[in-house]
Amino acid sequence: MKTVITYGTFDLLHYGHIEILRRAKELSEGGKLIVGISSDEFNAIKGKKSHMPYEKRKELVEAIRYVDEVIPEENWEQKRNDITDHDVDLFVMGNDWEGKFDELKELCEVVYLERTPSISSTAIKKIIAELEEVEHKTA
Ligand code: C2G
Repeated sequence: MKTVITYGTFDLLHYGHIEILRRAKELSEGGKLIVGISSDEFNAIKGKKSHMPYEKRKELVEAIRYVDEVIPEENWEQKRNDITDHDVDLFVMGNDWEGKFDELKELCEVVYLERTPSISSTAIKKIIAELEEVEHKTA
């Protein structure tokens, strides 16, 4: 049994997000999955504008059966404290972050999982914009 942690914005929740949460939970071997969700303020620091506010993104991620606990992610530095405070055994991220968090290997196992291809919040935003344009034209 392991305690696993992962972090993200999880905007416009989609199956790519669900897939990494499913696999992260699987790696807990019957343990616990904690998800750090980027606050709106931290998203600004990440240079990411999310379509949905933190509270909504938190509500949706909490509804996922693989997720046991959600905490706010407010800065880059908190991961070390989160790992010690929550007694984390394994840190998981998608491999678009490959190598970026290797310094956490001093504290716990670090695993980067394959991203799910061809889906992203950015792609969904584009589809929404195109639909809005069609609606606008046919209105
Ligand atoms: N992801 C994935 N497949 C996709 C899209 C996302 O596996 N098609 C994974 C990402 O690799 C990440 C998680 O889902 O591990 C959340 O993705 P984002 O919400 O885009 O998170 P990000 O902006 O990368 O924030 O401190 C870490 C950051 O908060 C990560």
